[in-house]
Amino acid sequence: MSTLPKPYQPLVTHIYTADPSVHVFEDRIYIYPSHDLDHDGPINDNGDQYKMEDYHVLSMADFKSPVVDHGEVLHVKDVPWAASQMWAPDASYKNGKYYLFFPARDHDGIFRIGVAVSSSPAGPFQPEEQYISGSFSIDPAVFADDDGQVYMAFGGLWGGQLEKWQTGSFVDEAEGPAPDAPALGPKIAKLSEDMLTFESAPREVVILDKAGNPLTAGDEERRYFEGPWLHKYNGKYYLSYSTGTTHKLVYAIGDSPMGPFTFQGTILSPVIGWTTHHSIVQFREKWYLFYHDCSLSEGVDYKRCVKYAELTYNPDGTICTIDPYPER
Ligand code: FUB
Repeated sequence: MSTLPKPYQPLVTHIYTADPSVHVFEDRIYIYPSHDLDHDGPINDNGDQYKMEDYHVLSMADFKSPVVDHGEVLHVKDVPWAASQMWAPDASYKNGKYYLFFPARDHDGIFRIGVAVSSSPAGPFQPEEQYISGSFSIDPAVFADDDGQVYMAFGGLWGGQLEKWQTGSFVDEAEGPAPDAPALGPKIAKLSEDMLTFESAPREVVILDKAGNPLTAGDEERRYFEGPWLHKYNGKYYLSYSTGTTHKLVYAIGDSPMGPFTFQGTILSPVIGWTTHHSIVQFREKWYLFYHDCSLSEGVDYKRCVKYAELTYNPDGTICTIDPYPER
């Protein structure tokens, strides 16, 4: 099954795809999305509707070549520690191997992050027996810095359970901070040389406003919700993420992948559907945003489709806001 990519259009239409993490491996574009399923189960703020149970890998030689679906590369039934809800994954490369990082609920219903390994960027991936020790919540985003150090940012509110880990342990009834208290940020940890464990304990990423104050939990236009992504442009680190309840993709800039970051503005205006999730990748001379919306299912929130658009920077390094529907 293959289709030609077009900006602002679904990348594939034969399956529902979401949460695209995109990397260039061996000069080819690889897309690691979630695989949304049709079902008639419950829909709620806990995210039960996002019922995914496997991953496909998509790839394309460039933006003029067909999108290839490499098929199922990992299924939840093959992951000993995981029970359900394989949400947004990411991938990375080190020392001749490819690593697929993915969140899922364990057999106690707690989200953890696992890793699976392959000799090919297109999989299939062989999962580790256990989740990454010390991992929790959702949306792993793996960033390899120029010095070879690899970092994982992760975390998501609500169904992603980030609020439940404020004490360092899982507290099922825990709620988020008060509206005027500092917002919860994503977590970040260094990955070990073998990519299978955390080298350092996850720590909170702080996102500041331009006056140097932490964004507050009530600042829903700007505070972190889920879906972190790290990239580097002109020597600066960019942390981008979804604002969840206000449905935007926004970004902040810092001098270290561990933060702190200073909030800058909006990358993508709200799309059709509740969730918004993305990645940013350079391919040859240009930069691209990959994201999803629910246009393929005419607005069914848990049946999403991956799209892309070119991303441009202003001379001062700020990102030009993208309208997801430029022909509207
Ligand atoms: O796809 C399931 C969840 O929805 C992801 O983990 C979140 O980022 C949101 O896109």
